[in-house]
Amino acid sequence: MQHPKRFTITAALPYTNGPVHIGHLAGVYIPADIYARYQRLNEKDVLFVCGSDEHGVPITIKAKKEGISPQEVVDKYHDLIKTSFNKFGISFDNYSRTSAPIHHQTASDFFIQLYNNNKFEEETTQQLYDAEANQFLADRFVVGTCPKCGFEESYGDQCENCGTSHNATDLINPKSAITGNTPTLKETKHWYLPLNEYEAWLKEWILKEHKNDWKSNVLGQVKSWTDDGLKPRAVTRDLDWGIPVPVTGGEGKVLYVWFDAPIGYISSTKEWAKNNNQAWEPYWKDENTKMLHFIGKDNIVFHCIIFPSMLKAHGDYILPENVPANEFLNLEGNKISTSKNWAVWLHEYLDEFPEKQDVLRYVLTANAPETKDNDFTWKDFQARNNNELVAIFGNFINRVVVLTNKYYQGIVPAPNDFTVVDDTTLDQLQKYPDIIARSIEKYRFREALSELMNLARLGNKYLADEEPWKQIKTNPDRVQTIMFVAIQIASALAVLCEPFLPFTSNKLKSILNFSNLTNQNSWQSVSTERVLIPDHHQIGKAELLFAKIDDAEIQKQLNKLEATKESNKEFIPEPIKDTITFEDFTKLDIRIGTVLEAEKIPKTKKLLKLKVDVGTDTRTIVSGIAESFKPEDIVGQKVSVLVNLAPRKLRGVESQGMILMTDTPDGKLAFIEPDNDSVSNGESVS
Ligand code: B3M
Ligand code: ZN
Repeated sequence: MQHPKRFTITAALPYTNGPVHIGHLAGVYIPADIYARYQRLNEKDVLFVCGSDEHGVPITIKAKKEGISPQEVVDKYHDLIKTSFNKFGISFDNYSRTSAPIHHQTASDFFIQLYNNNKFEEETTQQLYDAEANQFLADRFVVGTCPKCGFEESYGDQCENCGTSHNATDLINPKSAITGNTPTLKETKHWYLPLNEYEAWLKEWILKEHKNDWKSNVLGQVKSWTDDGLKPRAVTRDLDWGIPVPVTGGEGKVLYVWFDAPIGYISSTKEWAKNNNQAWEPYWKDENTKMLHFIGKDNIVFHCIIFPSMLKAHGDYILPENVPANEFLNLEGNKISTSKNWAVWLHEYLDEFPEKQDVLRYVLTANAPETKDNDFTWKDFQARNNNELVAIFGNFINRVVVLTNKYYQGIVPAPNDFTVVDDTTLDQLQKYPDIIARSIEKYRFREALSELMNLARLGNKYLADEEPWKQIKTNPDRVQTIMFVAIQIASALAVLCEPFLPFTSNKLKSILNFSNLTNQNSWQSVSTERVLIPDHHQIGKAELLFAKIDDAEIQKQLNKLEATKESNKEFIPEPIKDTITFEDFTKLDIRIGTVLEAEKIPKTKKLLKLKVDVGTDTRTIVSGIAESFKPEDIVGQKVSVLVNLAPRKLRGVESQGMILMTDTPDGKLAFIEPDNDSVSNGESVS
């Protein structure tokens, strides 16, 4: 297929059990978005679909943990995730969800078609069962040692360490993730997709036909699975959250989440078609459509082995043209982890760096984990913003716009004779659409972005060499030509940066007044038209495209991560102090008291002055707890007080005793209080 007109672009459906983070963006959604935007600029018919993956065990586990229903979990995160993507300019044509009726229908129909055509094997086998939880243990409900790599925390369906996908009964030493119990075996019936029957075909199709155009990480994984030999895989589960198995005997069972989720791409397409009065079939059934699945490396087996086998078994659908999977992004040297809160969450970034979506898009593309795992660091984020976006791209645009306004009131000057330098610069400029396109079409987005920056560098070099600011007095005719050429470069940047930096592209187009141009500049026009912005066109005033990010902002982010690290640290208790006698102990007089008044001691960070009723009397105590409590919140608080400590003066206030406190994992303090409110003030603690 040489020049397809139509593209179906899918991005992995995120599990709706938590917000999305920079790893998601870098691995899947930014590359998919760059590709989709680029093909649209090429006037291709592009459908870019995604949606929330709302079934599966991770969601049930999250619901159990939070004491809410799975539906409540997915409702909460679906909105959050959808909004984050939207704010980052991920240009989905449709963002659906797998709990939508249209998806349930589509997935059920798909299952029935395979069932009716005898594509499944129906088998009753012994499966792992947790009698205490009254629950079969599939997928993430069971943890054990991976039979392939020995990783001790592999899930029932997939090992996150080596990526292997297996059956839960393959795990060594399985343990229930619900109760920790060793599971027993119980008989149950399921439907299996005999992947072994597709093995030869998969090998031929992927490892032979696509050996030159699929990424080597993808080919490598496919080869390793097919070398091991594919086995039938159950596509149903004994769970209550999911799409009910739509055939007799399937009562109380649901479809395996990895059976229904990829069908979500089809239902999202159908939903789009319905809402836009279009036909969905061409995007899934026309041989001239190029279908691409953008995913992370942990999803390769599902998109290269299982889903294609499902599509093949169904018979009506086209197969993906490519599955450009990325590796993982780490954060400051450690694996991103939702459970450990080791992540940069997109909704938090948007709060803390409003209007800086393109900065993150830029950094995550420049450092994308395309061929190996990569590391995101805040220092690199700052450096790329300050030294690349501000100093190269922003600086060039700013000079062009400022000088055009200064010399010509913003009216593009008519050029005079072109010198050799002008001509070569314009020649070079016209090559960029193809140079960048070649990299994008090979899914090398880092390379593509660095070529875009080379175009900005070309502009900077041109201005630095031609020095219009030096010639404006002596040679104004020459400066007209220089500025004319520079404006063409700025205009090319506005067009070509769109897939990568859509917000910047819009802003720049509005500064350059693109809407008043008669020729609508497209990707192709940058290589075919020598003049993108004609003379006499009025441009707008200068506005900064990018602003410097200072050390304090970066330090704030690093501190936040440091605090996360602290709170994740395993608590190691202090060694026990030297033995004391019982008499020593009885010397301590500790009583229960109640805080009656509390106020901050001026010019101190930590000290509160408290009035405490200790039963025998009410006394003043100075306590270093102001960083953990507000004075107004602790009036009425029951406390333990060492009442016979020698009084001492703190900041001019005499403290008559000491409140006993302990530390919490997040670095705050907590009171030691009786767990029964009726304990009277003055009761001894012994
Ligand atoms: N929800 C896995 C994930 O978030 C999964 C992708 C489904 S794509 C059909 O890693
Ligand atoms: Zn493994």
